[in-house]
Amino acid sequence: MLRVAVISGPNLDRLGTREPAIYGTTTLRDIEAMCRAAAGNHPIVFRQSNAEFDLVNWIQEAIDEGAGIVINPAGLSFTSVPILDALRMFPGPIVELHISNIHRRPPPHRDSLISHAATGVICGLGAEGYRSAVEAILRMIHAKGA
Ligand code: DHK
Repeated sequence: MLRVAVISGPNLDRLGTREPAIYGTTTLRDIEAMCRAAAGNHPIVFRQSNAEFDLVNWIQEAIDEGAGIVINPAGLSFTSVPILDALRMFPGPIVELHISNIHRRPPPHRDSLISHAATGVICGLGAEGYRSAVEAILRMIHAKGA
């Protein structure tokens, strides 16, 4: 079975203490446990980096051996053409995820470039959005028979 890649970008390693009024108090470790539980028997790889370089490489890895991608590019959502270009090469479903509702936020935290490559976008559901994103990606993968 091909893996689902759950990829998180800069500063999400600080979830739990980072601006809790916006991002809540759930830690990335809690989110990983939530994603693994949502995935059940389906293999997932759960990763976070503060470096754009890593995100591009992990997307390329998924192009070679991944069934679906859940990605919260965080601040790179609004700037990263390299991440957009890498995602455009991915043939499977992509769910873009934001903890906050970026559409209600002032610039620069809105108008994601990444949405141009996403199959679907989830935002504003808090950390629970990760669970919804994993469930959605698995439904899409299974619908494709992957
Ligand atoms: C996370 C970030 O780090 C911000 O830069 C984005 C996103 C929003 C989130 O809501 O998960 O603007």
